[in-house]
Amino acid sequence: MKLVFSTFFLSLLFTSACYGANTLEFIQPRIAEAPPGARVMAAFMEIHNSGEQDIRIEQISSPSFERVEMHLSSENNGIASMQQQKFLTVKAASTLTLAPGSYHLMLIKPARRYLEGENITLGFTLSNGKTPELSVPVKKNTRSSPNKSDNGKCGNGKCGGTK
Ligand SMILES: [Cu+2]
Repeated sequence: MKLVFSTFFLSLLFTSACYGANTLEFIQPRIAEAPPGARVMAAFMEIHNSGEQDIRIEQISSPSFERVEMHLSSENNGIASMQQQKFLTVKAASTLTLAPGSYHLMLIKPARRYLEGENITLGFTLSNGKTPELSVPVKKNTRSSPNKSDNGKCGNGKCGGTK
């Protein structure tokens, strides 16, 4: 029993040691499986900045795609569209949510079709000089939680919230 307790406190110690680090934490990253022939796929996740300074994501690349863009979906007069962002800012002590109908990563021109169960590497270039790499699973259902703006169409170039 004593051993169990000390292991528990040790893991608490490690968890709190990460707090305040000058880097980002990527939570529940996922890529939406796309139909055959799709020219783009979309990636979603939550990005947490536990530090005291804003961190910008300046560039993203993947060996599995020609290029990766940062997009923001919006809707005007019932027409969904998306705008490319030059960078994404994750503010100090906050979380940026990438989700259908909002910010997302647009993965352009896949080298081949990627299916559920596969993992895709994304490389990030951050304003703090760090270059984290992420292994992101492809999933058929990319909802992290019930979300009415998720119309399930992301990944075939029709990202965005039809309400
Ligand atoms: Cu997009």
